[in-house]
Amino acid sequence: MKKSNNLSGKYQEISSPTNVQKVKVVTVGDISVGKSSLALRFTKGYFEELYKPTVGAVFVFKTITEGNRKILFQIWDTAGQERFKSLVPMYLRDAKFALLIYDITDRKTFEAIPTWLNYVTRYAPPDIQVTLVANKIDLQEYQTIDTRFAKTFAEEHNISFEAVSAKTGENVEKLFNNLAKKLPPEVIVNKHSANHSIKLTDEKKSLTKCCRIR
Ligand SMILES: Nc1nc2c(ncn2[C@@H]2O[C@H](COP(=O)(O)OP(=O)(O)O)[C@@H](O)[C@H]2O)c(=O)[nH]1
Ligand SMILES: [Mg+2]
Repeated sequence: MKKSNNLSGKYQEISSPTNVQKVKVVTVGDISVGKSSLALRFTKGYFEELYKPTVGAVFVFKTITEGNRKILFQIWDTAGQERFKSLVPMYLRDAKFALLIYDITDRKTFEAIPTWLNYVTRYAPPDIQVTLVANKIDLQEYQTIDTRFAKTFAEEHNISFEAVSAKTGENVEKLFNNLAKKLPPEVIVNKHSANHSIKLTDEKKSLTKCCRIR
């Protein structure tokens, strides 16, 4: 919140009302599908060609505005390597959204999607919202998975579908805006409502989790 020298803290809070909802998004998928690149593109707005495998998991934040509310996406970027798969269940706990990512130029990353979906179904909260994400659409000419096929898979499993490019940024904002639209309004925490103390408790809880993990 913007600080001002001559206003009391209470007044400042009232003068800049804001609804902020913090939601956890977990990216899963095989190594090299672009999980880190997508998180980087969305939160920082750029792309790095340099390949740097993620170790374990890290999280990054970005707040977006959707209608009259603000949504803080906390994106957990997990490593896709087999040896780190055992960590994924821990990250899926408390997640609101799971992004199941595959690389449109690499068939085996799509073939791994059912396994990742099983992980999510098994370990995430029952109300998790899952989106199948086809990444690297800038490499359309090397596409090995037909988009219609992927869409059908998503429909059959009752999950959403988005085709994006972390490299060009195409559809990346759209992907997260669509997640925001799926958030039910009743779970929005209003800083100025009588639930103020509940919000602080929730934040404290998340912080404890964050710091214990790190
Ligand atoms: N052409 C293209 N390359 C991408 C895209 N997203 C990621 N990459 C590249 O794919 C490789 C793996 O990306 P990374 O984000 O590290 O994948 P992760 O292992 O799933 O986190 C890197 O060389 C990226 O530069 C994309 O949308 N288009
Ligand atoms: Mg990575």
